Amino acid sequence: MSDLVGLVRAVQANYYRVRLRESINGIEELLCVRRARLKKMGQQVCVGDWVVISHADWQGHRGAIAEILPRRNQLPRPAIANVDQVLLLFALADPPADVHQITRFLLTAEGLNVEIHVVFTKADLVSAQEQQQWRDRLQQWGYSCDVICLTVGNSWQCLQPRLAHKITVVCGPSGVGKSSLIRQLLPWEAIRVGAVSDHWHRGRHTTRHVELFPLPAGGWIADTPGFNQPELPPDPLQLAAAFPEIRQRLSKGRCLFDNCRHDQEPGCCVRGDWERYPLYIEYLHELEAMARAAPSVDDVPRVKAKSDSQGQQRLEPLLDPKKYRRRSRRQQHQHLNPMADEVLDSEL
Ligand SMILES: Nc1nc2c(ncn2[C@@H]2O[C@H](COP(=O)(O)OP(=O)(O)OP(=O)(O)O)[C@@H](O)[C@H]2O)c(=O)[nH]1
Ligand SMILES: [Mg+2]
Ligand SMILES: [Zn+2]
Repeated sequence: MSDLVGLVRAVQANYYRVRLRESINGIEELLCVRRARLKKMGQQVCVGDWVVISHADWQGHRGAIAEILPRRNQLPRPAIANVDQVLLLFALADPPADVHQITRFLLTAEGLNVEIHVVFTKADLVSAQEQQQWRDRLQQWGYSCDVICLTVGNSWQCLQPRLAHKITVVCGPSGVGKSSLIRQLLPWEAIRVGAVSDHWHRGRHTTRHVELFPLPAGGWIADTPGFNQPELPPDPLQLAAAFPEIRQRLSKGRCLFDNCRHDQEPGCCVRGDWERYPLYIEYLHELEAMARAAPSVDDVPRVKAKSDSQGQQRLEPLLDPKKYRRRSRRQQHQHLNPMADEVLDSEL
């Protein structure tokens, strides 16, 4: 008998909503737990994972995830796997579009190595001239881009052909219209949309979970919670590769030094008068400073980079793990009952 395979649509607490690859007796979805064996191996199940299900209970529509099939890629925040393309949404106003913020989202999406498409929303709130300026700007950076309105008219329909037969994840800051777009595409799903009413025009983080929705023309789309300042890629060397402007310059020319950082080095073919170059340099210096402060083997106490509530990265000392670590409830429980996981596994 072939394995029962499905796609994880949503993760809620310790439960996983899994859509079966083929419906069985009219049943399309099972609510699953994760087998304790996976838990022991430290394998996290995330939205977008293809999984093998065991212990199906067809009456109760329940099952257990026994295996995670290999992932093609994984977006760390929000955690989602096997993505084909990222749709990055930004509002032209309320909240206003910001070059730093857009670039940070672009850098995160670049790390996935999948198609990226930028969508500016709330076209109704700015002039046609401003819309065109952003369009031109993104094109110069090397990205395809659409400008839409989600409250009046149907300009958003231009996105439909892009979405068919793909797993698309919609990312962007809070309040830009991610859920509004999904509500337009899938009016029969109960999608919550929030007002951008706080003092700072920042949105209210209405969406709390990542969820994949099936599209009528085939394919899936994921709504995600907005967050305002994604972190930079961890490695300074990855930074240059995440700027299409740099990739394009390196495809045509060559820097004098193979390990050129494209900063002050002589004979650099990347340094120049392009819009995001100062941003690249700022981020490069930031990452290099963080790498210098990062832990080395004989350099204890150590530091870690942490984002504060404004999304700014700052360095904090790491506590001595042995001295300060609290035992989790599971560890305390296991201490009393070392067979706890096996019991859980055999119960399934
Ligand atoms: N004027 C105007 N308002 C819009 C447009 N798109 C969305 N909105 C409004 O913007 C607000 C936020 O929309 P949401 O769809 O909840 O935004 P979101 O990106 O899902 O926000 P989070 O879930 O917090 O990440 C709602 O009041 C929408 O009605 C648009 O094109 N024009
Ligand atoms: Mg939302
Ligand atoms: Zn260079």
